Amino acid sequence: MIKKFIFGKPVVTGSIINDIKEDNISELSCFKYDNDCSLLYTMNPNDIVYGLGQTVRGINKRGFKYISYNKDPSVHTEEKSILYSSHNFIIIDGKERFGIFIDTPSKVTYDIGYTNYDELKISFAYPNYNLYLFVEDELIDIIKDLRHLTGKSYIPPLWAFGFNQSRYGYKNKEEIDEVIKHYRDNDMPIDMITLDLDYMDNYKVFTINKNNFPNIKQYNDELLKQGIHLVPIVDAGIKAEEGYDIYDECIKNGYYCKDKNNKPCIIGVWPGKTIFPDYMNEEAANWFGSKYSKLLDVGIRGFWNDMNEPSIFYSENRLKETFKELLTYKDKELNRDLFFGLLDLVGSIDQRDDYFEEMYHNIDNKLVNNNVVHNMFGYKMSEAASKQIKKHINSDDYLLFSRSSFIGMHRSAGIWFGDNCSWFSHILLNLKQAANVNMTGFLYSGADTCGFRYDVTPDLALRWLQLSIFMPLFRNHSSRDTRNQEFYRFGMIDSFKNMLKLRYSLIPYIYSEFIKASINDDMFIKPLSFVYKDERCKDVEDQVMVGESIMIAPIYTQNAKGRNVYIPEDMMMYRFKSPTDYKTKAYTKGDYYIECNLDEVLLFVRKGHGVVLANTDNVRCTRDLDFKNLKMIKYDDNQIEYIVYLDKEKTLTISG
Ligand code: MIG
Repeated sequence: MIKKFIFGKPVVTGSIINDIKEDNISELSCFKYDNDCSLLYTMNPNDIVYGLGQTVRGINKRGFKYISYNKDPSVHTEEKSILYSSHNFIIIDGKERFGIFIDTPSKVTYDIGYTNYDELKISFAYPNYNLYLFVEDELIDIIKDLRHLTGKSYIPPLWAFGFNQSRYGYKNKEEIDEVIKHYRDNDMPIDMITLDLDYMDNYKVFTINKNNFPNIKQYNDELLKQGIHLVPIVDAGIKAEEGYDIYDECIKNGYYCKDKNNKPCIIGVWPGKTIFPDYMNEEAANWFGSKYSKLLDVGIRGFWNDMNEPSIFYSENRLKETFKELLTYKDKELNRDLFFGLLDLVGSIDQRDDYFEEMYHNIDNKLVNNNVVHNMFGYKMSEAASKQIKKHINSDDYLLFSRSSFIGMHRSAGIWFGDNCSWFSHILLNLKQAANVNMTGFLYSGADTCGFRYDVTPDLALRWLQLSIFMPLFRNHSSRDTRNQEFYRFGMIDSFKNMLKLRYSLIPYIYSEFIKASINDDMFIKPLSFVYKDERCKDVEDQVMVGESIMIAPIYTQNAKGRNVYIPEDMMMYRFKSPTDYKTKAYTKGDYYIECNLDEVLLFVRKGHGVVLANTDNVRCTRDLDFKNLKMIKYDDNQIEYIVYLDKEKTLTISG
């Protein structure tokens, strides 16, 4: 059952594509209202709160404060209330079971037992929103309700399920060729290479640095022949430089975000002085989206949209102020307060909330402050991009993933989880975020494998890889000042190779389950509690279901030789060293300590379900996979019928 309640005058976000009739607010009996327009709910001791998509901490969100206000936070530590995206969806599961989707693009705060342990308080910067209430017996039906309103999840092309090697720092064709050569020489399959900032001329979007890539079209053709796709970054901002065609056009058409005087709002990002296209304005967003044609025309079909929270280093005003204030420290004796004041003054220039106050959008010919619509920025950028890409290539075979997102964007793009760290704890965070964003429809998602910041270690790289082989978006990405982390860097070549091969072996299963999840408004990665009723599963936050047949239990502790695993029903454990080298053991429901060496991954197959595996002997990329000759692994000898998707429509039933 779905109900809709309207508070104030909500902004139209476009999240909902199948709207329903409004209900009377008096029927929204689960919440009380505070004087300040917040919603209050008294949680029972055993209530679980799910949702909020890509946030830090647990699958159960109780015990912390989360804020929907898209930002670019530097390190994803536990005290962060905000990351890049706003997914205003929660489920309360306990004495009562219901979900809500709050459709508003301005700031929303979820105090989930942070101030008062039993109290859930949802407060609004602007109390104008549509609230959708979902009441169902099954958790998964609440997910389906949300998807019913907000539409089907985006399905990328098959090659996007291959492996993507990336690094902020790959400078030119020669460096990339070298990386590809190592993967090839080591028989490690690969489908994509990401291009980060350095492929551009001076950080200018939709330009190519001619020194580093003299003939991008020829290079792209060459790579495509080998089955490799280039995936360039697209930043949200445009360098403010006269004579740069994209800037000139943006200015001429008035397509920029404005300051309060209707002038271009100049802020500082990568290229220095920058303007943002006004993605909240459909015409402007479509104009920017049409520029992807510059890259599409050289044959590129994959993109990642970055910095679209938007991420702002400084504003002109703040910079001026800072220099002025800096001078007041000159010649003073820096005692404690002054010294820390000085550090703060400079250190707090980056990513300030007040920059958004300086920014305005043209919505229906009215100047609207960014804070009113803030959380839609990346969503509208990516939505328009996808629309224009589809139009230009006359097909929906494109790859697009974005850093910032909002419910609704799941129809046109995937997301990656941004700048994580090379920490074991971030393997676990990766797992939880995957389950959380699947609830809001972001099926094509994943984290930077091996971690973006800081130096990875060989064992961390291998353990992380053993999780990422199950993630639809599977990308190894790192920052430029870190240790190189391509999978051939750490010795143990066979172990890394075997895991990559295992991923490719699993692609027919992953791809098929992904498409089924999209078609059925289901999740691809699920917490155990979304499948099993037993109480014990509610506490399990370090194992997830992958598609209909598999449970995984990754290792996320350094030097661990195994881990505790909760088995929720009869399952066959497959201990894989490679797609062909594995041992099995049957388990019944219960708690077990299960060993797992550094070169092994554990996969648990549910009774009555099958998993298909492809042969990977001569597989260098997804194109080489034979989806028609698959082997099936399962719990017992009972015959299983498994439906494989050969493409987005064509299927094949495999019996085994
Ligand atoms: O300020 O393009 O999350 O993946 O490598 C950092 C450089 C800007 C942030 C992205 C990261 C990317 C980096 N970008």
